[in-house]
Amino acid sequence: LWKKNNIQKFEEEEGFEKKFVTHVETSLARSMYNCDELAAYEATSMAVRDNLLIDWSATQQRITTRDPKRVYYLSLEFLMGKALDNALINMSSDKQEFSSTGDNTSRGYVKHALDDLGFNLEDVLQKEPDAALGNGGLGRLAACFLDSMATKSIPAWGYGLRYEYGIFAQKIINGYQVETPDYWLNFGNPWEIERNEIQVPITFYGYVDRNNGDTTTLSPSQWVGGERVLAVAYDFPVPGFKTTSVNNLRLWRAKPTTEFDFAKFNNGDYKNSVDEQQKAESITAVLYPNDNFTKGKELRLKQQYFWCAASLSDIVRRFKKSRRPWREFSDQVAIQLNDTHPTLAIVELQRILVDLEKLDWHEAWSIITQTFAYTNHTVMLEALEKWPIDLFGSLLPRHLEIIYDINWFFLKDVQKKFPKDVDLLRNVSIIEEASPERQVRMANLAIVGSHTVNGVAELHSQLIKTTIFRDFVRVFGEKKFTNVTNGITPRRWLRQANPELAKLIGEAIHDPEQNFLLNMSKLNGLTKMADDPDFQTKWDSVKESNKHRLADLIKDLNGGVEVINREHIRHTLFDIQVKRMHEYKRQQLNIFGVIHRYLNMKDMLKNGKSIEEVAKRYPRKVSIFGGKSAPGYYMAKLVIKLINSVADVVNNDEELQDLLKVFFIPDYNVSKAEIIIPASDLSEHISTAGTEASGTSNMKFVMNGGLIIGTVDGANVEITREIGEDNIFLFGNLSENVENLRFKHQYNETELPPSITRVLNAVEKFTSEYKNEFKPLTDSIKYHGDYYLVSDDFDSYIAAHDLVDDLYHHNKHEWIKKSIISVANMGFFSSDRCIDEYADTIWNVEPLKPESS
Ligand code: 26V
Repeated sequence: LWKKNNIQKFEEEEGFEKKFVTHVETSLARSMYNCDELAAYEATSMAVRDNLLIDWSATQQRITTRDPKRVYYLSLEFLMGKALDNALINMSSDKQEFSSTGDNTSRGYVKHALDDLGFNLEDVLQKEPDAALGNGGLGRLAACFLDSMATKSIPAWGYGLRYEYGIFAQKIINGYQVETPDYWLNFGNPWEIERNEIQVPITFYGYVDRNNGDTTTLSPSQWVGGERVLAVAYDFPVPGFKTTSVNNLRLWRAKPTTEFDFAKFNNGDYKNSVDEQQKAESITAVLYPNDNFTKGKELRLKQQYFWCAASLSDIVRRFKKSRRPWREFSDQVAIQLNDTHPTLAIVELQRILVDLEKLDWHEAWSIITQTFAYTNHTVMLEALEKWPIDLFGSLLPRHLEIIYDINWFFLKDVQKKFPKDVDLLRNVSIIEEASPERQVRMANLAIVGSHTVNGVAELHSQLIKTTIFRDFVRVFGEKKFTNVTNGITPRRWLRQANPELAKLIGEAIHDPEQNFLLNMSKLNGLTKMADDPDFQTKWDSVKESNKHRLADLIKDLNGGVEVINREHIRHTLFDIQVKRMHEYKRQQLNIFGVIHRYLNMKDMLKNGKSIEEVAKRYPRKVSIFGGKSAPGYYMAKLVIKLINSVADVVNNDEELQDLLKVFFIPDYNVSKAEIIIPASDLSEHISTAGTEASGTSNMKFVMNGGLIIGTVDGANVEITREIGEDNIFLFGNLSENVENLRFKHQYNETELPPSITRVLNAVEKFTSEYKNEFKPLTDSIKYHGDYYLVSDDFDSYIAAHDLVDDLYHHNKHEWIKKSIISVANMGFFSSDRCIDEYADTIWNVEPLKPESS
């Protein structure tokens, strides 16, 4: 009976409207008369979710029945952004027609239906809070990969934590960053399914029981845990584009067990026995807001173990249902470690196999090393995770023993291959024998326990082989170390963020249904239009309209006061740097460049030149910044303050007549990125060479028709290869020279060029709060070795900007041509290509497509 009575999806306006009204009246217990925008958002989401869940269920049943090899993507961060708009675009419908909005996704008819009901889709979409469960690039990459895995029908699940508080919201008060909590679940969350039936007990602390020394058992050691908490599963459907495949993202939430400390209770300490339990929830309370920096904090280690143990228990349970022998585990399961954060999963699986399933140590270990693969995302030493032995051993005593054993067998092998090479042994050991305390090196453990280690762009993958992991290349050989260059999903970052450009491209390459979003090499078809004046005009009109959209946002964020002169917006160069604030990303170089420009303009006026003459030399420009600093990162916060101080002076300088504007966009996040990125003429990717592993916003900007000013770093290198070196403004020293330059600075063998000295001297003039407020910034360059080589790259940076100015000002056609050619060649950076590479070369998995497609 239940099969015949199967639930129907809506596939057009009327069906959606019915569902919408039903949800307003039953799920929300409201009437259409008092349905406000928030309720409309909730009802729309629930209606769309119903559709997704029907496909989700079919997808999961298909996977269970066919039992193919599955991928598990373990990431402590998933920076998903908003779900509704993306679901509307991705959601497949058998009855796709062009609605009157010209939109052939289900977004088209839902927009129409909402109009009918008296709502505006754009306003309704605004009501959704971002799911901001990530810091930056690493978390957003995980989100793009989920989109591509669903789109490609790869049987894959993401596993992470359901933080109650995502990355903090950033306020700018008096020019300074102030952090406020991001309680994103305030109004509930229609996109999650709470799975109260899936609760995994997780243990911490306790001791190791050695079975009274009984060595006849295979595993004489058993962990007897102390504290116990429960991991509850929350599922988020992940729809693919133009397919009915819907994958799953499972996030764990910590909650108290129903166990009760009767000992305490009997002592009359009822309140304390409950308090202890309540502490459980703090494990998943908050996302750690550091990016590329780690400190050994116990709560962070607890988060990692809680998440790894819950996920592995789930994965193992699913495997056991198939009743296959253990030796087939790695034929059925591939686990990808997103950085070292989930490395405990390796140890936990070894514990399950040896202590609980009673497998032989070596048999278990060979299963492990055929199952796991590890992605490295940074060469920054401050970000390499290490845990003090005492902390680790108290929280996870049995895991520490297992790590010692893994290390013992591993070092024995190394010693056999490289007898008496003590330095090598010391470097590759999983345990660092350093004072004042010994530490567990998570990267070393991840490498030893994985079959493949990959970097995220060619230069980066090359660098890890020659620097931080050099000794492991000797031990394991080159083949274990590989590259998968990052990518981005064109559904969110082109279709959703820039619908006008997607539409124009579709028309231009005779693909009005926008199938190019699934096969981005089709963008090549744009090449032949690059010189066409009519097409160039249309292209530039889309850019202009996106600039207005951003100017609206900026006005809004500026308390309703206009910053950007609208009249000249088409010819105003939008120069944008948005990313986490970090010294290695060099926002300070950018703002010094702005000061340099400002001083030059003022000098021209002082020397009697007219404003028209200044305008001839310098195109109108607005320098836009945005990004969060880690709350404890003093220097990064000082750069934010400097940007705001410069903005204050420059924006209020009437003499300049709007020729230069500076604006810091507060609270940069995924939703703001979707508005900011399509508006850029030029974006800045200017890290010290060799420090930015890949970057992914560089790809987003170019895919949206912006040009890049950048260093020879991360994925800038491959972007140059794909679009051609004539279409990018590269500058600065190369990574192979960085070490030398730093060395010279240490011994004061370099003198600062006059250009930067002039700027550093001017910096203090922007101080408004305290005297010498920015001294730490200027001192780090003048006296403390200029670690990020700002002074070494400054002149070359300014020269590159001069080229930018000249081209934008005097040869806009050539500029637009470069923009079109760049977009035409960005196909490589679709995350679909990344997923193909991971699937073929690392996971060895195949798609499991729905019957219909
Ligand atoms: C490390 C830590 C340390 C402990 C506290 C929290 C935390 C959070 C994140 C990280 C990892 C930082 C590494 C990272 O985000 N790398 C970025 O990865 C992007 C995707 O591969 C890449 O595009 C960026 O260049 C790279 O900086």
